[in-house]
Amino acid sequence: MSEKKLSRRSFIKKGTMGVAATAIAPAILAATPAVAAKGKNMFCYQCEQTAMGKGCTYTGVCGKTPEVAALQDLLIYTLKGLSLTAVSGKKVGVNDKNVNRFTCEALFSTLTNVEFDPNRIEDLIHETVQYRTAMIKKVKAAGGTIDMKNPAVTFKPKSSISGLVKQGKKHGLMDDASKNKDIRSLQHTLLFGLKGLAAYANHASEFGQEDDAVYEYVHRALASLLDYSLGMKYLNLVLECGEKNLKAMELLDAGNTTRFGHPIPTSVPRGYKKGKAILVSGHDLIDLEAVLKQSEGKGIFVYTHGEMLACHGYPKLKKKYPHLYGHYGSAWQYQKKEFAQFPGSILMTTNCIQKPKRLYKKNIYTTGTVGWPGVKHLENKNYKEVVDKALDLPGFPEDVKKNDVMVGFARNTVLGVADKVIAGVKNKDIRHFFLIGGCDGVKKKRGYYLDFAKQVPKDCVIMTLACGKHRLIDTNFGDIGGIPRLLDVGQCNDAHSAVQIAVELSKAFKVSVNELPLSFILSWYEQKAVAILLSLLHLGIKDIRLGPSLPAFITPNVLKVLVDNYNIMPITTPEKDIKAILG
Ligand code: FSO
Ligand code: SF4
Repeated sequence: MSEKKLSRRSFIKKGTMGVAATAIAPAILAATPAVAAKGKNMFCYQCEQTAMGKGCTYTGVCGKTPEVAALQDLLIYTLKGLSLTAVSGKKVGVNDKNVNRFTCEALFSTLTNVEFDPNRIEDLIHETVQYRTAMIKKVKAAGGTIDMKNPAVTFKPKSSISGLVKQGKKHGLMDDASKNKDIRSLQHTLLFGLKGLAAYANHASEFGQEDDAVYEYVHRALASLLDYSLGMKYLNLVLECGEKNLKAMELLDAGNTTRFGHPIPTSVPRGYKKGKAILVSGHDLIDLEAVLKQSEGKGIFVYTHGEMLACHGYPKLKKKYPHLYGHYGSAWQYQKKEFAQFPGSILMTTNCIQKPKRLYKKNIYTTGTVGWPGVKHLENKNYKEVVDKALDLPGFPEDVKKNDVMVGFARNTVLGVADKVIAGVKNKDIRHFFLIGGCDGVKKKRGYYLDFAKQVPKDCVIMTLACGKHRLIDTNFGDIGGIPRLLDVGQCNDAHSAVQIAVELSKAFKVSVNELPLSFILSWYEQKAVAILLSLLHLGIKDIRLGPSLPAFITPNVLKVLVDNYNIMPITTPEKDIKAILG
């Protein structure tokens, strides 16, 4: 890799722990060591749709091939080596912003449904080693010492993909972890939480919103995964992940709101306008802005898909660009059907991408960390090809009207009417708030969340967050004295906004968040959700209901710790859960 490529990427203490690791240690250390289960072709259990609820071993349910799985495992291994040099650098004042940013970008690429292109992961592995070599030189020049006996620091990647795959097979999740299944569970919770944190930090850095404390943590935590002797100390690092993730989400919130204004209640059309069309999916607001700028005045209407729905609430996107028309389709898992019917070009800015069908493979583009082999990847926010392709394609032949959906109830809007909300609670017009937040997915059991929302009594308010909202937005929940009963806070990326609403309401009521008439009903899918869950635990939030199934990487002993300290519980049935919450 050239120096030019290195510079092209130019652009993370200990926190308060909700629970003392020492109080938790005995339950885990009593665990019986277990032999790591090895997969046939690969092993991955980082997301909720993992095969049989245990692990993808033949090929990924998400479409990840054994080849890509091995390359991603090797990338994680090389990143650990890079982070070890960054930890050594910190002791002698060496802090490389490019290394910090690159580490988060590379970690983000290993999230579920992000990077599927072996060639791009190959580049990332070699790039990691280039950064590592440069860091070793810098740290030594500054008088620092690096543990050159650690194989992750001296690891030499093969020059071919097949060679890298062979190397990657030696660094699978179960190979590079403790043989004690509970310590391993903590290691993997840490790794997956780190991936989510890195995604948020990567988004935030695009706005120039960064914090060295977050980067310092990422390196310290990644490097720690090379040292299995840490044992129970991983628990502190897991809980710290929640703290640092909260900071990363705060930075992202600042980036989004500073650049695009605070979201305001906005009615979003779900129909179409006659004319050429571009569809933008994923989570990246800066990419959407670039598409809007580059398609202005060309007779093209721009539509959002999936998690991009929340973008309509931002004044400097919706109001500034009238050709940002409406929202097309639903959550990520329906993209194959929805994209195949879209008569324009499609840009995928982040997760969740699925294997594109031949019907639309020539019309879809990727950017940023997301990639699929054979799909054109666009760099430097240059979306001319997306615009040109939209102009080539037929577009919508006529206007079609469908129901609108309301978005834009983020912290500024909700806290702007806090007096009304507080009065509503005090005079018992509002009995309870339910945050039905998290991801959507294919499992039938996810029907729980709509059933739950429909059974919530009419004197309760529902807040939504992330792509799970798509199950709820077709239902009219009405209002309570002018306050809509369904308030969408935004993307999963906006979880900080929901936390702020809860924290400010707790201050107004002079009670703790746990004493508020507020319950968290969460659905998880991938690793950003893991990071958000750790943030909620860091805040000491209890009684969270989690579904549709519990993470495969959480052992019964680790789960017991979560239950004993946070009373986290699996979802049961809407009837039982609502009764347990409201009495
Ligand atoms: Fe959904 Fe996908 Fe936003 Fe996730 S689109 S599942 S937690 O990547 O990021 O909510
Ligand atoms: Fe399986 Fe999820 Fe891993 Fe994909 S990301 S291979 S579906 S566990």
